[in-house]
Amino acid sequence: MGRLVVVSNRVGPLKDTGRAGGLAVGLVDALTKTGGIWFGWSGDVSDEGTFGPFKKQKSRSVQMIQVDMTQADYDLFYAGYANRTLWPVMHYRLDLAVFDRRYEQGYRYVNERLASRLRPLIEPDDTIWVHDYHFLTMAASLRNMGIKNPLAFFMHIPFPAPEILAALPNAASIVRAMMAYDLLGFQTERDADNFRRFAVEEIGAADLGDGKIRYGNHETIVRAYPIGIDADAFARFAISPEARRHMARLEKLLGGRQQMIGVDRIDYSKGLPERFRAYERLLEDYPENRGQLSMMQIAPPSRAELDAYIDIRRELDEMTGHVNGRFADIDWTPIRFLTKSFPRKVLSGIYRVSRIGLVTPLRDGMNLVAKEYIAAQRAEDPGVLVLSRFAGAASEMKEAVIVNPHSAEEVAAGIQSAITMPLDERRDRWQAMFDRLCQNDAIAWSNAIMADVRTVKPN
Ligand code: ADQ
Repeated sequence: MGRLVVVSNRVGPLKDTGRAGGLAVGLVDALTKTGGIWFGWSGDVSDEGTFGPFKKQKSRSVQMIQVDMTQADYDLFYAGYANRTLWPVMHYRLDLAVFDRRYEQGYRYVNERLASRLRPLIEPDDTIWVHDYHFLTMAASLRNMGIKNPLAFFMHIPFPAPEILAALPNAASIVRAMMAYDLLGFQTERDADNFRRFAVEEIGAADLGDGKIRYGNHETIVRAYPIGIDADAFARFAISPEARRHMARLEKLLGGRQQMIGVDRIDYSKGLPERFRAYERLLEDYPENRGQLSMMQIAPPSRAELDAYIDIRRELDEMTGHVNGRFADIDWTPIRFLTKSFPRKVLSGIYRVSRIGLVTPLRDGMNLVAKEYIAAQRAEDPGVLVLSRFAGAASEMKEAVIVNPHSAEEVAAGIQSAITMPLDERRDRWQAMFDRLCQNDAIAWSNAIMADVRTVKPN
C-alpha cells in the first residue's frame, strides 16, 4: 500500500494536544499507518504567496508541508469564494451569498497553484485525499497536470439540494470539475443524494447505482461516510484530572442546579440567536425552570473579519443582557456567554456536568459537538442531547431529542422534555448513541473512505 497524501486548507496538528478537533484524529491515524504528506496553507499571507518556499515539519512518517498565500489569494479564494460564496450556498443561505466573478477566478487559481506545488511531491503509488469546500476543483487541476493516482474528496459541510446549488453561477462547471475525483464522500445520504441528483439532472452524468456515477468515461463513487470522533479518548478526557478540576468549580457555582451547554464557533449556520430566543421562551412557557436551569454558551469567534460574524456577536451580547436583565436573581444568572476557546479536556468536563447538550444549528454538515457531548456523559446518570434536525448528526443520533431550531416553541418544549426525562429513558437513549459512536469512530470513518478509493480502476 502506498503513502497517503492529505490536502486540507489548514494542516495539523499531528498530536492530540487536547486542542485538536475530531477531524485530525481520523486523518492522523490514516497518515501514520501508511506514512505520507499533509499539505495545505500555512495560515500566513506573504508577497511570494504560493510561489514561496515550503514550510516543512516532520513527525515520524508524516511530513507536513505548508505554503503561504498572497493577500489577493486570501481575499479572493479564502475570504471570498470559500467563505462568502460557497459556505453560505452550501448552508442554504442564498440571502448571504456574494457572487463575484473575481472570487471564482481567484478560487480556481489558488486550486491550480496548490495543485502545481503538490504535483512534484506525488509518487506513483500515493493515494490523495482532499478535504472540504476549499478544494472542489483541485482534482481537475491535478488531472490536467497528468496525475493518475486515486483521488478521494471529503465534504465536511452540507451539499445542498440541486434547486439551491443551481443559484450558484457556474455551478455545473464546478460539479463537472468535482467529477474528476474518483471518490466523493459526504456526511449524510441526503448530501450524497443531492450531489448525484445535480450531476444527473444538470450535467448529464449517468447514475450507475450502488453510489456510483459516470461522467464522460470516468466513474466516481459518491457515498455517505459520516465523520466520527475518537469516542474512547473523549470519554477518557472527561475523567481526567483537568476535567475533574473544572467540573468541581462548575458544580460549586451551580450549587445543585442544572445547566445546558452549547459549544459552537460563532457562525450564522449554528443558529445561536435562535437558540437564545428558545431559552427565553423556555423561561416564559415553563416558569418552573427560572432560577433552576441556566444556559452556558461557549462560542469562540471565527473568521472575525466577516461582517456577518461581527453582527451575530453583537446580537448575542445584546440578547444575553436582555435575558439576564429580565430573569436573573441575586444568586442566579440565566445565560453565561463565553467567547473563548478551552482545551478539549476542560470542554469534556463542562459537557459532563451539563444535564442538557444543546446543539441546534440551522444547517450543519455533521456537528462533532453533539458526538463529544454524548461521549463525555456519565453512563450511570447521562445528560440529554437536544439536537437540530438540520445537523448531519441527526441522521445517526435518532435517540436525541430532535427539534426544529427555527421554532422557539419546539426547542423550548424539547428542552422541557429533556429536563423532565426519567433516568431509565436517559440511560437507554444515551447507551444506544454511545455504542454507535464507539463503532463508527474517526478511525472507522477514514478506513471506510480509504478502502473504497483503493477499489477504483486506474485512471
Ligand atoms: P465546524 O463547523 O467547525 O466543522 P463542529 O463539527 O461542531 O463544527 O466542530 C467544532 C469542533 O471545535 C469541535 O470538536 C469542538 O469541540 C471544537 N470547539 C468548538 N468551540 C470550542 C471552544 N470554545 N474551545 C475548544 N474547542 C472548541 C465542520 C463542519 C461540521 C463537521 C466538521 C467535521 O461545519 O458540520 O462536523 O467540520 O467534519
